[in-house]
Amino acid sequence: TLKPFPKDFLWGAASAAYQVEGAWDEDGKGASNWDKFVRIPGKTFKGTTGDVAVDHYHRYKEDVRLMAEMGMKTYRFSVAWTRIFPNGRGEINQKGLEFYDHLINELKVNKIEPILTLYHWDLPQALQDEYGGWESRRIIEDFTNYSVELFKHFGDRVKYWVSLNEQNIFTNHGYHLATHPPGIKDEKLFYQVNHHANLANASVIKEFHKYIPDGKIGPSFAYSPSYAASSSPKDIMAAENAEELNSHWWMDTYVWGKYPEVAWNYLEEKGLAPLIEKGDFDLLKEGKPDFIGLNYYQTTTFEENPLEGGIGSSEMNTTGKKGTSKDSGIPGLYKTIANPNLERTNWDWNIDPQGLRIALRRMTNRYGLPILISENGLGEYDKLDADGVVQDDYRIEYLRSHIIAIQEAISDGVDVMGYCVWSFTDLLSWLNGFQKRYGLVYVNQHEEGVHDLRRIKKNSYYWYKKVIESNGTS
Ligand code: BGP
Repeated sequence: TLKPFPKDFLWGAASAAYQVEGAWDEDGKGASNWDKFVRIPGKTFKGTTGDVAVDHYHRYKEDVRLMAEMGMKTYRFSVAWTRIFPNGRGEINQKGLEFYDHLINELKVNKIEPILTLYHWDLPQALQDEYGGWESRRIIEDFTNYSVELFKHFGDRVKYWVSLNEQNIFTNHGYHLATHPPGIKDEKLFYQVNHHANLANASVIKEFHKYIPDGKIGPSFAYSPSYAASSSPKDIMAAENAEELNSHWWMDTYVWGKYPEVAWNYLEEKGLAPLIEKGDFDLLKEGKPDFIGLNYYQTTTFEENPLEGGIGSSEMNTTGKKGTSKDSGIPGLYKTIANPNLERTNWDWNIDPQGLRIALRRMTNRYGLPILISENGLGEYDKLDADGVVQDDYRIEYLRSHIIAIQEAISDGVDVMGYCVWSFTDLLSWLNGFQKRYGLVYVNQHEEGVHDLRRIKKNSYYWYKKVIESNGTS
């Protein structure tokens, strides 16, 4: 029999500043790396930018009212660093703090627990220009100073904090695939950048507990559990290799302050291991998170990849046409392969609720920390029908099956703190514009023509309201 969800379970939804706020240059905000990147022709779907996004900056009151009406317990959002420090450091922009004051106060009045993400990918462009952003160790100090200002200012009202959102994704896209800013392909730099991000993450967590002793902080990690394509030991080894390099490499370092041996040895042999300075491992060990933020979308299946003539490339489906993604891998270690047992979305993301239970169990067994599911959701082409309704029953099905998997994991003994649907309103999908939608609330925003940004509750909104009311039994 299944255990019930804990009484204080945090049912919620999530967003990120760049994807919802808009007002990209208002009230003293500085330019971020994304503000720059989206202006380079061909980088995003139809050149879509977050200049307006879904205008949450001006419509946050309406958005919070919709959250309250739904009975939401928690809202995860990120702060745009460039609103607080337009140039990444230096003088504080009071208007920036004010916006988040208003948002947080509005949430508190409506009994919605804020979860504040410090960094959801929008780096101040000034720091990128000055010293390469994450490429330099100077980022550790600047990220820490920015974070400490937020701890001091919001610590009386915000208890839950996410440090870095998906370090594995923003560094992979920024320094390996070159599909996010700064658009560089350099494997050695990729690992060095990650070392700096690990140190910055640890430094911020270490400071956090001085300012907010009863608060909780952790990084959000995009975990895609690895499956073996077959029972062949070679495929199973390929999945082990993938787990080591794609997951343990980050998670072990966050939790234990050390890099996993197998991955380290492999990288050292290839000349890709990062440079370590004296004291680095002490700092890493001092930055132990209180919980793990788990962003779960899908699992990945692996098979052996020969050293000679193996697949090394990697491409994502950003077309929204099923079957346009390409297999990727590291020759000698592993390569991805489609899983014939799983349905896929139009963007070729596997739909695998059982994978979430597996993710929760693996994380718990290895790290023993509470887990906040900080993102999970379905990106699809949602349409307003003739009656002005969004019939997103496929999303309800997706979320329902994942919530059941969470309850199974809780029954297995996993400590799950909460669940944030990605996303609350529709928002900008980094590379896919407004055509790929995740929201429980539809926003009338498109790539072409003039749109009024009207909010319309989708079917999934009414369904999730009942889930929350019944604490997950609906
Ligand atoms: C996660 C990010 C989110 C969000 C989500 C959906 O990796 O943390 O910011 O974008 O993925 O991704 P996409 O919009 O590419 O479908």
